[in-house]
Amino acid sequence: MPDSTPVRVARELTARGYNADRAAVTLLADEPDPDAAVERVADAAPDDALTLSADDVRALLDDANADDAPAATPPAEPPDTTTDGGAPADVSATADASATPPADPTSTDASSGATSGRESPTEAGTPDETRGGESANAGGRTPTPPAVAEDVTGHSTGTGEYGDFVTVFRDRYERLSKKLRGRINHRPTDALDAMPGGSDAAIVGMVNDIRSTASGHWLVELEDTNGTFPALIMKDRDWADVVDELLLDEVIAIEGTLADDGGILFADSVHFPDVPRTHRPNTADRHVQAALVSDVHVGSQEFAGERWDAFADWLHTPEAEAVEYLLVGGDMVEGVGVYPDQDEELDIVDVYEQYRAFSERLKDVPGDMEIVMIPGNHDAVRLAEPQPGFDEELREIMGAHDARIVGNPATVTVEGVDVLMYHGVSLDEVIAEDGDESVSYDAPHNAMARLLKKRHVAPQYGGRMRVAPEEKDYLVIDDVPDVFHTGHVHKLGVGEYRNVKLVNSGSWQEQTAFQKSVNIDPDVGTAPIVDLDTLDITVRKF
Ligand code: D5M
Ligand code: FE
Ligand code: ZN
Repeated sequence: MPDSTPVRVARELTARGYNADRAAVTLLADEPDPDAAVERVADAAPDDALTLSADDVRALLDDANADDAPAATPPAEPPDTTTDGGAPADVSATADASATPPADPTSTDASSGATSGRESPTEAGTPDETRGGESANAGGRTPTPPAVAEDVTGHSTGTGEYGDFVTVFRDRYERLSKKLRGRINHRPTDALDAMPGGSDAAIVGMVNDIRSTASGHWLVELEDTNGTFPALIMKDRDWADVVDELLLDEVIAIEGTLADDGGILFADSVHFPDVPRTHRPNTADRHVQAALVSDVHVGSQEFAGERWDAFADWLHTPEAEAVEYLLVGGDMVEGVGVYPDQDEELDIVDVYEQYRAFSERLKDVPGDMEIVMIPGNHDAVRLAEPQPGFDEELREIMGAHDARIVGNPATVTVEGVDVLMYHGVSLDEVIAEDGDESVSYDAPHNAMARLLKKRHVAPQYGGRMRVAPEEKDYLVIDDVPDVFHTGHVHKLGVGEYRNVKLVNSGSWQEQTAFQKSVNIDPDVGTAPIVDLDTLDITVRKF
């Protein structure tokens, strides 16, 4: 069989309706005949067991061995793992899990600003006192179900009426201007008209227009709830390049002096809602890690199945025992009809079949890990953002691992650490529009930093970005996250902005014909691993 043993064991067990934690899988993989051992354990396991621990496996193997005779009874009906009804078997067993050599993914230090985490070679050789021996808690992933906030799933009220657009933009303005009003003594646009020329003044507004004048200065028109007002940014100001990073519809403040005849504000400074410099991130109070991935694209001819196998395999090794969470940032499947001529590159043409195939891949992930998933632009939910989590039918198809399925964007709290998950379609827009060349596909974290500065995951409406009208603007970054996780551009990016860790997680799809035509060289098979207790990041490559 082409698969390596732990993955094969996990697959065989899930095919029979059982999840098993890492130590249990390791135990079975180490049996002289793993397939026969899986068979014996599956036959002997109680019907209502959902997750098998190492202790369960040991007991079941002992029973079966004592029994000696080959299993004469037909295999038990597998329990229904798609519902969360049954009580899972004990997963906190201690186990001897040190025997399987770890897979050998290379580990690269996180680039650009993020501190690098542990070194893989030393980890790989970690002696028995931390794991393996009977006293170590080797089988014991004990993730806590993550809490979710700022998720549109189940709360979508938009009817698509014009009024809904007015409401969503008003909400955006209210919430973002509040973040600026404390710092800036602003006036409503209609009050500026009545002020004498030469007065100091400030406006908080949404960027309505950006134009260059005949003499090369910049005219930026801001809009608030009372009207619009123009501000002039002189090209010779040493901060004038701030205009390069402005996007339409974002909320900013401009301070300056009113012209003698009023009517225009000569800008002295521009302010963004931004992240406070004093932001201190939360951390976990124990050593536990999360793997951040995205853009799996199952169903594409380019889906990197072997790399995914290697990743899943690694998750079953002792080296990955602290990895208790898997966050998936969208584009689970390739979808259908997403881009012109996409069907020519499909391996699986039916979208439901694609999700079934994805679900099979999820089953390779250790059963004792918590999984959180958001949709992306290739997934079978509405394209306009915020995207709600999947419908019941798709949830059921993907139900095997009991993954937490939430909307895009959403904030999930894992072990006290707030992770803002956003698929990342707006990154294309930011990279295209931002005049600073450090904001590029080769450094997607710099584009992410811009979004944090603007406190909005998709500031510019129109163009590539579709925004769904809702009562509330779910795309505003109200609370500062500790980790910001995106995907979409298929490039790895790790960085930091004002103490917020930035991770764009690469992809599991090899270069497509389109990407080749536009020279996108994707980072494939990358899994950034975040240490939740230190927020250090190590990138694993498979
Ligand atoms: O997006 C992967 C990346 O490639 C993202 O930066 C968009 C870009 N992309 C891929 N295909 C196309 C087409 N056909 N037109 C425009 N941009 C494209 P993903 O969401 O995975 O397709
Ligand atoms: Fe993608
Ligand atoms: Zn995408």
